[in-house]
This record gives sequence, C-alpha cells and structure tokens, in this order.
Amino acid sequence: MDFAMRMPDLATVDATVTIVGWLKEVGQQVKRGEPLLEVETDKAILPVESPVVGVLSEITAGRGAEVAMGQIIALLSVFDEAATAGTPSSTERPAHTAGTPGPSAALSPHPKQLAPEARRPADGATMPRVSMFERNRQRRAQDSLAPSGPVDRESYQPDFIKSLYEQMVLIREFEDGVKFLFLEGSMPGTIHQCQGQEATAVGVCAALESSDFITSTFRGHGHALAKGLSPEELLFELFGAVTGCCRGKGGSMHVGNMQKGMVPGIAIVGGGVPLAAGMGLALKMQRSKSVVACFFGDGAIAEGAFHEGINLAAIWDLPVIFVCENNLYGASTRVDRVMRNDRIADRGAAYGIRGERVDGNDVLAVYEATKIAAADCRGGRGPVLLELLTYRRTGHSRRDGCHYQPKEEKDAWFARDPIDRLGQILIERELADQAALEGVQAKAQARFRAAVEEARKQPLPVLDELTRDVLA
Ligand SMILES: Cc1ncc(C[n+]2csc(CCOP(=O)(O)OP(=O)(O)O)c2C)c(N)n1
Ligand SMILES: [Mg+2]
Repeated sequence: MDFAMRMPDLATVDATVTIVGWLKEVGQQVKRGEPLLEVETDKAILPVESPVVGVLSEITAGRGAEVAMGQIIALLSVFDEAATAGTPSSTERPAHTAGTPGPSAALSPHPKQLAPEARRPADGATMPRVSMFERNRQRRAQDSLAPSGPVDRESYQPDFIKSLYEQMVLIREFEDGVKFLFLEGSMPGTIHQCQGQEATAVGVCAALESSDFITSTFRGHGHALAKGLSPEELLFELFGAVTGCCRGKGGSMHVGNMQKGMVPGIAIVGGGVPLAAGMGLALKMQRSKSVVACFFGDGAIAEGAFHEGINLAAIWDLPVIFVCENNLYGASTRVDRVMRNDRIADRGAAYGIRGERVDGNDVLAVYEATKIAAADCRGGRGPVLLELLTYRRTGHSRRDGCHYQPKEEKDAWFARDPIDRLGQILIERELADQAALEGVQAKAQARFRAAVEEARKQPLPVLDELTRDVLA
C-alpha cells in the first residue's frame, strides 16, 4: 500500500516550513517514529518522523523546498498495514518526538547525536540554512521590485471625497460640542480632544476594510467616529450611560466597539503598540487577511513598549500599520526636546521596516499612504510605520490651557487646517460651493444636538453592572 506523507503542522507563525534535508534515501527502509527528514520552522530545526513502517519510494519535496502544512512531501510503500492503523493522516503527530527516542532510535541515531561531519543529509553534501528570516528577506526583496504603487488622486469619486469631508466635520462638531458639555459638568473625568487631527483618523480608517481593526489612545473620539461608531453610542459612553459603547465603564479615554473593529482606547502611552503586535500575530496565525492600524502619539516613541511591540511585529512580518500621530507635543513637551532625531518615520529603518512621513493634515495623503501600507500588510510585507504630521488645536486635556504653543507655530498650522483644506479642494473641483459646505456643518451640528438630547435620557449603570464584563 502506498502512503502519502504530508507535512505535519509544525510551525508556530508561518504557513510554511523549509526542508533542511532528507535523512533517508529513496529505496531505504524506515521504521515508524524514525526521523525521515529535518525541517526549519519559524522557531527551530525539527526532525520529522515517519508515521509508518515501509520503504521511502518517492520524495516529492526535496531539500530547500518551502512546503505548506498538509502538503504531500513523500510516498512510502507500507510494509505492515497494521502498523499504520491510527495514522490515516500524516498531520497526526507520531508518538515519539525528539528528546524521547522511540524503539527505532537505537537503530538510527538522530543526526543531532552525531559528530558535525556525520550530520549529512542523505540527499546532498551540505545542509542549506534557509531560515524563516532569510526566506522572508528574500520575499521582501522580490516584492520591492513590484511596489504597491501610488493611488491615483484623479480617480477618486466625488462622493468619496465628500464623505471624507462630512466625517471630518462630524468629528470637529462632536468635539466642539463635547467641550461645552464638559464645561457644564455632564462628563465625568477629563477629556482629551482631537480638533485639528481629524484627517489622521478619517484618512486611516477610510483606507481600512470593516473587518480590519484599530487600536486607539486616550484621544480616541475621532478614531471611534471614523471607524464607524455612531455619535450616540460614543456620547452615551462619555455620559457614563449603560447604553454607551462600553456600557458606561470606559468613559472618554476608553471608547471602542470590538464588533466595529475598534479595541477600546488604551490610555497608557505606548500601551497599544505591543497589543497591536499581539493582534497581528493572531491574525497571521488565523491566516486572516485583516490588518491592524495602531494609533499612538509622538510621546509613545521613547517608551519601551514601542520598541518591544514594533520589533516583534517586524521580525514576524505581522500585518500591523503603526500610525504615529505626531502633533509635535507630548502633553506640553515639544518633540525636539525629547528626541534628537525628530523624524519619527526614520525609526522604521532601525527595525528593518518601511517608515514614511506623511502630511497628516491632508486627508487624501493619509488615505493613500494607509491604503498602500494596508496592501503591504495583506501581502505579507508588513509591518509599516506611518508618521502623520499634524497639530492639535486645543490643550492636551480640558485641564490644559495650552500656553506652550508659540503663536507663529499655531498660526502656521491653523492655516493648514485639514477641514479647510479639503473644503478648498471641493470648491476648486466644483464639487461643492460655500453654502454646501456650511450645509454639511449644519447637518453635523443637528446630529450632535439630537444625540445630546438622547444622551440626557440614558440610564446610568445599576450596581449589578459593577462586575459584569470584568475579567480580572
Ligand atoms: C506610560 C505613561 N506615561 C505617562 C502617561 C501620562 N500621559 C498621558 S498623555 C501623555 C502625553 C502623550 O503624548 P503623545 O503620545 O504625543 O499623545 P498626544 O497627547 O499628543 O495625542 C502623558 C505623558 C501615561 N498615560 N502613560
Ligand atoms: Mg503628541
């Protein structure tokens, strides 16, 4: 009987392994549990034992071949059919593993027990060392010959540009309205607002699919609206209502909705970076095509968590777009006081990944850069670091008077406001006139007012809610 031997599922992260060499030649007998070949996985070099007693009749994947789990790698003529009972599929792990030699090990020692010169595979003179990292490097080198290419701005549909404008205006009106709700005492705790940074949230999220994920920070209202949370579920959360997106337990700093692909905001500076790497690893292991966009501020760059998370994502080629919203300040401290090289995109090179600095107040530029980064991640060429240069028009939190932003700097950035700039494009292309733009603003204000009316009627959590959804 012929037995088709398949590659067992030995890798941790990668979908494939590389055959280092065969330890038996075609025509040789093999025992059940005897090492037949060696493979290099994303973690280690492992022996693969024969699941049957028989003769190796054909090798279908030779030394150096990259094979997928479940792929047929050899044919064996089985001697003792009874010995194959219980091994109908080669994906089943044999009883004996390296370190616990089975009965056959005495007859045929594992190569690692031999002197180095004797560790020679049966199918060649030397063992090629094509590691996962080398394989990934080679693939990236080939990919760089065929970059994803820029997005053609002229090809945008007018409705698409208008929808970006509407989303940015909704965020601005939401934030301006929330500011007054805070002043009147309706919001428990403080709030961190994103007026001026609407293009980063909207440009990134517009380039993602609804099945993609984002992680956010304490400054997450704009990210939430851009990722498709409704103004109501967001505002109810800010009011601490049980009908809010986190049942009133998150508040302003922790808004999110997993069904809509937004992990509730992480207020620890840099805390989202390793979390996004972990999510990227899970997506890669699930063979998913989804990506994670991880938002963080310039203040996160010098955190240990940033290095740990981005480095892990880089060595494992994880599908994560690291999105740094560089608004020039971490709280009241200007970036150039805390880093000698304040071109954050340059840090990509230190991790061997692509880093790109983008005008973060140009929503179309942000959209384009993210679209390309997402395509890279989906194609296994991630992660990517995007530095989006932007500016906040307000204090760090409502407790910050924002006196540290010099007037000239502020004036220059206010003149590059992302909403005004896209409005200008709409007018220049005759897709809207001034009255239409004002109409967009009026509509957003009406939506916000209606949400506030509803928010005032929402129930607060009852005591029984205290331990619900608390996992640790
Ligand atoms: C690990 C950690 N250190 C300090 C803080 C306090 N803190 C909150 S926000 C912030 C500044 C963050 O600046 P940046 O990352 O640039 O984000 P931005 O506020 O500009 O959006 C600091 C220091 C924190 N939340 N977490
Ligand atoms: Mg900042």
